[in-house]
Amino acid sequence: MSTLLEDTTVQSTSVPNNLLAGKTGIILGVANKWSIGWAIAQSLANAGMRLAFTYQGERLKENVEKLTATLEGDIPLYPCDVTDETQVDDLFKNLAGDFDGLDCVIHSLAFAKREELAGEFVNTSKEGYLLAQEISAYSLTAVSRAALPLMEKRGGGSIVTLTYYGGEKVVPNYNVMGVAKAALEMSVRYLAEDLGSKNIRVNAISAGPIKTLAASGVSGLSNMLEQMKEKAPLRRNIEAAEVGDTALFLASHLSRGITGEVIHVDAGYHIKGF
Ligand code: NAD
Ligand code: 0WE
Repeated sequence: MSTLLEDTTVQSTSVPNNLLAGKTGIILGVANKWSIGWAIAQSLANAGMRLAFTYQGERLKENVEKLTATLEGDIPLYPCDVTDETQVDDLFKNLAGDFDGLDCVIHSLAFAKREELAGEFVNTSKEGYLLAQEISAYSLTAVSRAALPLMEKRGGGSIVTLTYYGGEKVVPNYNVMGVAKAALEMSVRYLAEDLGSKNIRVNAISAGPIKTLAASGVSGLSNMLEQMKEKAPLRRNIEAAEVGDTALFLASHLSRGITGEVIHVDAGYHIKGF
């Protein structure tokens, strides 16, 4: 017996499904077609979710417009730089005019100054430390709080953020971002406890390294991708679509018993002690 799906190591769900039919979601953190947020968008849209997007600034607006034009239906776009809390609050006020409630929030953004992602962590500046925390960790709490009224309207929902192994173990050069991811992962747990009684689940996906804008120019990324291939139990790198499909699971009824969790989509890399 042979099928079209045989003898491929990686199968991504491009087969349309209805796991998210009737649900609404918003995705923060799409910059271009390589963005993990965009791979998540495709998995969610493919499962029938009605989506809205934010863009960080006017510079990225056109990118996001062009990408979302390839999806079906009318897709609202809003500006949102998370360093401006009025933009975060306005986002959900505006969304309330377009969507009758919200089932899902995808938080797929992070930032640290480039100079903090090289050299020794001991040299991290106070300003660089606080900026990484503000954008990469605190924003999840601000966004979750602002999204609450719309999610309560639906009797619950699912919030998903993106993290990385460098938040649990020391990874060369990840530095201040590792500390921010540790704070982000702990925020997931505290938020899960607070919002659980409202039937809102909060989880993180810890993705293996993927070549995206945020990963480009990271010195040693190619080496890390090679190391993954040798060391990870699956002996390969991961694709953004695999992260997208895990986000689909976390957004769906299938994961209804899971909250406060960090799911590793890393070909098993994090289990290795050698
Ligand atoms: P990306 O550059 O495509 O996405 C990062 C996004 O963050 C961009 O859309 C950018 O506009 C947004 N952003 C930065 N500062 C912002 C601000 N002040 N306000 C609003 N948005 C802001 O890169 P990516 O790799 O898709 O990153 C998405 C998430 O995945 C990040 O949290 C990243 O840490 C995480 N992650 C990435 C990898 C990887 O190897 N690429 C691995 C694990 C986790
Ligand atoms: O979370 C990330 C990316 C985070 C990131 C990357 C940049 C580069 C450009 C945040 N801010 C910036 N700011 C910039 O100016 N990843 C998990 C990808 C990544 O980044 C690394 C990695 C990996 C993997 C940085 C150092 C070492 C490994």
